[in-house]
Amino acid sequence: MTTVKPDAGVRRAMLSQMIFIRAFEDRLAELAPQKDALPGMQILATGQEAVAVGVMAPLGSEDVIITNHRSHGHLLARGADPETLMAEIMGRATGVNRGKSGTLHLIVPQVNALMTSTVVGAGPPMAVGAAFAQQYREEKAITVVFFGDGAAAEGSVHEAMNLAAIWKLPLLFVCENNCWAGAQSLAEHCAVGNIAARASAYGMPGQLVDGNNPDEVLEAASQLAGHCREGRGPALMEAFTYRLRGHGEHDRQHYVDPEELALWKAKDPVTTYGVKLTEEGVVAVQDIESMEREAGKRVDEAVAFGQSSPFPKPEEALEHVWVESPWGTP
Ligand SMILES: Cc1ncc(C[n+]2csc(CCOP(=O)(O)OP(=O)(O)O)c2C)c(N)n1
Ligand SMILES: [Mg+2]
Repeated sequence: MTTVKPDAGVRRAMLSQMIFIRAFEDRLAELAPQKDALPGMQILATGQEAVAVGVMAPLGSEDVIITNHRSHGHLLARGADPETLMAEIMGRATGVNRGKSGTLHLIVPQVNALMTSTVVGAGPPMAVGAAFAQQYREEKAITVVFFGDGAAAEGSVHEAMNLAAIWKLPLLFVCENNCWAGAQSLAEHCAVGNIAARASAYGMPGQLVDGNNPDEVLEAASQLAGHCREGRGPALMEAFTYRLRGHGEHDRQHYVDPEELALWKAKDPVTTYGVKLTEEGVVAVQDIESMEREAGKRVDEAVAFGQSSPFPKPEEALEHVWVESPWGTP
């Protein structure tokens, strides 16, 4: 694929976002084993930051995103407020969902992040609904749904792709192929290595990109999002990347070949993109250091905000969990 490089400002912004996402999740990794610091399972997207920033870059504020259990990077790249996001991950009442979702069901309406589904393969059918609404209302907006290589083997994902193609919905499917689904390797759960190739079975464009290269992700996302926005139907992007940590923070990756892990650590997208932009004269080493300092400061502020916030009161448990339908109760 020939890559037209985005301009320097966009590339600097992508690097800065990747550094921030990494710092945010590294802090979660530190907090996760500490008693009572974070409720629930922590699922991090360390190593997948380039997919998040590259896909979000060409989107407009009116576009909708639907993400999965590995959502923090997507939401931060989309512009979610780190303080209320961190507070939610900590289960606090000041959190973006008032402490009722925790890390696994985050919804950030301020940035049109409609849903985080932890049910593997459940995001794409919901995205069909969101994209149908956009088409029905004749909006120019599109929906982007993120799912994993494991989810790609779920029947619901195939049904969603089929329906989206039949109805020509403005829906961009983004499969983050991080080579693992829990403790199952790609070869164990996927009959064909190339998930993007399945797009032709639904008559939509499919593109495989290097998910560790934000420039390439951005270029493909912008082309495919353009296709969806022009009313030409859905598209599929497969971003090939790697999950650098365990499935969740409880998982010590005993099943991962250390050589494979080392190979991918050498391709760490945050480090390699920093080196690339330095070599190309887009940023100086000092710029990266200042991005890292700024990221650390913002993460400190987010953690302090979360830790100083109260937990929701038990008597509020049933508040804000139901919206009356405009069509009345059936
Ligand atoms: C329907 C369903 N089956 C199984 C699970 C348990 N589970 C949670 S994440 C996961 C692996 C998903 O792998 P993938 O789609 O590749 O996403 P990744 O975790 O690699 O980001 C599994 C099996 C679940 N949450 N939902
Ligand atoms: Mg996976």
